[in-house]
Amino acid sequence: MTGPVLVPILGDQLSPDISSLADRKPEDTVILMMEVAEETTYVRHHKAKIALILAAMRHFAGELREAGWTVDYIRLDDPENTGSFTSEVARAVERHKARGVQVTEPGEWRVRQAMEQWRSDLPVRLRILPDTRFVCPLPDLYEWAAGRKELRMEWFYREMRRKTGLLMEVGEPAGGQWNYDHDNRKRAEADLLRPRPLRFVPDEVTEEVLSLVQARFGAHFGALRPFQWAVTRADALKALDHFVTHHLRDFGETQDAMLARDQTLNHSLLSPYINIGLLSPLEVCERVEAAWKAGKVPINSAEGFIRQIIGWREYVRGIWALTGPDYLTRNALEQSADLPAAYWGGPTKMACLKAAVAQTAETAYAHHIQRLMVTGNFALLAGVDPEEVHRWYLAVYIDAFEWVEAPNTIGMSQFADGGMLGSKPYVSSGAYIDRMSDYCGGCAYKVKDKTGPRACPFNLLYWHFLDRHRARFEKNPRMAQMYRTWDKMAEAHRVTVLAEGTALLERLHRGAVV
Ligand code: FAD
Ligand code: DLZ
Ligand code: SF4
Repeated sequence: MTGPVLVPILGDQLSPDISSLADRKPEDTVILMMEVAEETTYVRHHKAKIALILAAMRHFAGELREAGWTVDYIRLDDPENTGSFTSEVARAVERHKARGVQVTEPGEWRVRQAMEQWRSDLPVRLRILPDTRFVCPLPDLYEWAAGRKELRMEWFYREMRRKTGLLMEVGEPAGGQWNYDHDNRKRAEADLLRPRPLRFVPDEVTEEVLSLVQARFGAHFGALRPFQWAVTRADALKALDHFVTHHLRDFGETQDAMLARDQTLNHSLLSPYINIGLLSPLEVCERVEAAWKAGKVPINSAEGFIRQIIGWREYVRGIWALTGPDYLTRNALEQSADLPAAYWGGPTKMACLKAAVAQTAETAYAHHIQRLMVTGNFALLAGVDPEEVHRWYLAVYIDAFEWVEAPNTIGMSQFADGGMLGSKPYVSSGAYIDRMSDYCGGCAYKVKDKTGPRACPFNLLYWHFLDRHRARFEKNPRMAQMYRTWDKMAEAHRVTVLAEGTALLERLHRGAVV
């Protein structure tokens, strides 16, 4: 065949320097972008997430055309749209008489498996190229992981600091320490003067998408309006600038805090933009490093932020790539309960859970500690099937793509990988939430009550969890102290905690309001 090469660009690959375009010339290439039903519904995504992706795709297609590329753009409401990447790519190969297909690898196993099938199903040659937007190429990651008994993030992160040179001074970590977390993790106070994240007004293109999403996905979880996310690189750069100028200085100190009336504190809200390709992870880190070098932000904030990106973000991507599709169904703790209806907005008396879910419905966003220590912590304590938990996170968050969501949920949050990602489960009693938030003051439960009708469910279920998983965890050196504390409690108290914990779980799992 003598036709052009077809380059499908997926909804989270919206970077002009994506690897599938690197060796292409506009005169010999047709870019294919597809809004397809399968992607919008394989989980019931939050309406705002669908809107972000479709609006960003439409804007990106416009920018590619302005740069001289030919873009074949299939809209969701196109009557000929067959609804899946596979059938749309086949149709486009035929339509353009393409001589080959070239694509950047996807971030979901489901899509990767479909793509592998294209090799035999398409009548032309297929090239699947590595996704070079990550800072750590996968071969380097595999080399780092080979032969290690434990794949701990901190060691990976130090390698990444050395490789990128970020916050390094003559081969040593800036300021003499790799990690400044001991200066972070403080409580936050409500502050009316704290700057707000930058928000954007939808233009005509985005408005059209919002109407489409409302009409087709109106029954999906979450609010669509006000829709205030950036959908272009230019606006995402403004959001980066705003974060560095107004929030980065205090990012470290308030990183783990939660406030009922300040949902974002000093978090960046940049994850959706980095994940769909509007910003590159390295440029974001370089901006943060430059602010530190200019003396505008302290080292604990700059280091804490850069660690999230070249440390955690790259590391979880590595875990995802190392483990493969079976990771998604791991269930090391053999938990099998259904996700409580409260996660989909059903009633709950727990102020912290209610706030985290309400905010998620309203904005498709919650920060890390809300995801880990409220919704994640409670699902784990309540014995929920980790695959259900995974599908919830994948659906409800604006930044959720399998490569990053699954290791965070299945590994870090639910310990369903048996400790590959974390050395101990992230579980806590109500005391942690009380220390880090202002939720407990407005709760129907009492965080100080360990038993009784108003005992905080986290207090009962924390010990219930440790007790029911004793065989697995009591030898874990990081948990031994907790078992000693439990064992020292009066026998009668322990019996009451377990009986009340069991009764609470029974009520929860038969759908009673907890
Ligand atoms: P900030 O607090 O401003 O952090 C800066 C950046 O660091 C983020 O934008 C993100 O790119 C990166 N980052 C921080 N923590 C992590 C992490 N643990 N893993 C990967 N990157 C990180 N993040 C996603 O991007 N997509 C997800 O689907 C996702 N699912 C999660 C599910 C669970 C159960 C948990 C506990 C965490 C999850 N995270 C996910 C990680 C983290 O919660 C989000 O990256 C963060 O809340 C995004 O908000 P932000 O941009 O304001 O982050
Ligand atoms: C998440 C998503 C949604 C909702 N819709 C589309 C779409 O219509 N077209 C598209 O190309 N991508 C979409 N995406 C993102 C894809 O699901 C994502 O690119 C794959 O899961 C691979 O990571
Ligand atoms: Fe959450 Fe317990 Fe505090 Fe209520 S008392 S807000 S359930 S931690």
